[in-house]
Amino acid sequence: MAFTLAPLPYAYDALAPHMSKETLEFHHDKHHMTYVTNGNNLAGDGSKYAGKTIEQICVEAFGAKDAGVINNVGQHYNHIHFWNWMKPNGGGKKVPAKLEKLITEAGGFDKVRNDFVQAGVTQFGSGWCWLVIDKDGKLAATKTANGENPLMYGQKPILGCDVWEHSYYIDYRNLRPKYLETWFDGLVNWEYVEKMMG
Ligand code: MN3
Repeated sequence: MAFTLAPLPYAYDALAPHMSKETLEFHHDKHHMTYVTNGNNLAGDGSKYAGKTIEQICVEAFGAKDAGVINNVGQHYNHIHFWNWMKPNGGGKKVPAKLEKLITEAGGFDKVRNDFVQAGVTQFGSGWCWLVIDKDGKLAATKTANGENPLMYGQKPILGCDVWEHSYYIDYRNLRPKYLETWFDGLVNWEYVEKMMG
């Protein structure tokens, strides 16, 4: 099997009240599992993608306009990191030094937070908002639709938030802005963001 579903890096109730046990059970066990199953069917052993890294598959599928692989393997990649971009008692303005430098160059913490939240609020329909290191080496806030991710656009994703309704509807109903603000302020694992900078 090319793709497997790893357990969450914390207990299902560890992110409450910001993200409930019920949300994580559905989101991880059902939604992410579906992407893994579909990914194995579309891009697993015996396919032209066999033996490639998940990052390579994201880029190649996007180049080939292979929508099923873009969305399912893209979503697998996105969710692997999404679970790790959160931790209990996360968030806060205290970020690792290497990241702080990029944030300062991009206009400061409050601007970067606002740009990220606005990217998520304005993503029409399902998708993700991101902080990426762009091709010019600078930090930028972006958004992508459905299962796409910044790798497909030649950018390095260092933080991403799922704005599909399955990520917030149980806990926030239709209040996507409230979900994004709470997520950024209370859940982000800045150490993992630093790790993604490489
Ligand atoms: Mn999701």
